[in-house]
Amino acid sequence: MKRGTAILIVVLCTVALAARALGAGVRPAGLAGATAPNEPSTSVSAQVERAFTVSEYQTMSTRSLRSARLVTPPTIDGNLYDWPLSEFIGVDRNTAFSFFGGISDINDLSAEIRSGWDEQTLYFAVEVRDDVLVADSEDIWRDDGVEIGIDGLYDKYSWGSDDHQYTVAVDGRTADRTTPTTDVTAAISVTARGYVVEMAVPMTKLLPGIPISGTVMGFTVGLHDDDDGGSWDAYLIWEGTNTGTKAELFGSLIFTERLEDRIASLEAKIAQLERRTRELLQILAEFEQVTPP
Ligand SMILES: [Ca+2]
Ligand SMILES: [Ca+2]
Ligand SMILES: [Ca+2]
Ligand SMILES: [Ca+2]
Repeated sequence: MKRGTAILIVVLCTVALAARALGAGVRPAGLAGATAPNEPSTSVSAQVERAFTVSEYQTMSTRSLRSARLVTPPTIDGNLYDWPLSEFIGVDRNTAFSFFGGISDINDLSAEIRSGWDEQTLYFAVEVRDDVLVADSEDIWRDDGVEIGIDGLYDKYSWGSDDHQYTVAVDGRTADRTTPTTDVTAAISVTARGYVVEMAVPMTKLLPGIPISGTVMGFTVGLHDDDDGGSWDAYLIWEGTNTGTKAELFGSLIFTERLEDRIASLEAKIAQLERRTRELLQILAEFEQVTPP
């Protein structure tokens, strides 16, 4: 028994030392040269200003939004004070791939969208500009609202269990492919310029496992505008022609993580492993005292 205990201790100590070595190695080498993806990108500003023509649609590749790893989960209350300053995309009549109906200017209908993630949840923060807020129809797509199209596996196939078209209407209703759902958590706040949608999607609806930095999902955003009741007046789609089908035309969502957050996460895991190792050694020592030699 004593020999077995000694072997166990050696194995545990080796694991702890290897983990420590891994943590030390990540700092200079593992992510060397990586940029800080949470910083605003100048290319995004340029993208917001750009207007696309039909001929450009046919040759351009689809766009991406970088989702920022969140160290602290945001409170889903419609207030974005607890979000980091991360990359955003601007959707308006000049930047949307698809544009239906009439939009007078960015105050009539436009939005800025950010995304964040942790191992359990995918988050979206959408700041919508809309001059008149309307929710008067039974069908959720006939009112002011935001649609998020997600192809979780990024297989460009729209009909798997990883595929969703989540809608959040300005009155707080939530739907998946127009059917009411409680799978997502969403909150709305009305602002001077329009409204804010903050939403959380469980990662279990999108992936079979846990996401990591570098995970890519198919992704697009749709905006409906109703200013006079009845059905919608305008509809924008950031990438693609439909937010529930045609995932092959979606843009992408790229999961990123800042270097300092990655290091902090690894150090927390190592500290946890060390605590468990000490607990195990203590249990083994107690076991040895009650076991006959
Ligand atoms: Ca409007
Ligand atoms: Ca309506
Ligand atoms: Ca899919
Ligand atoms: Ca409206």
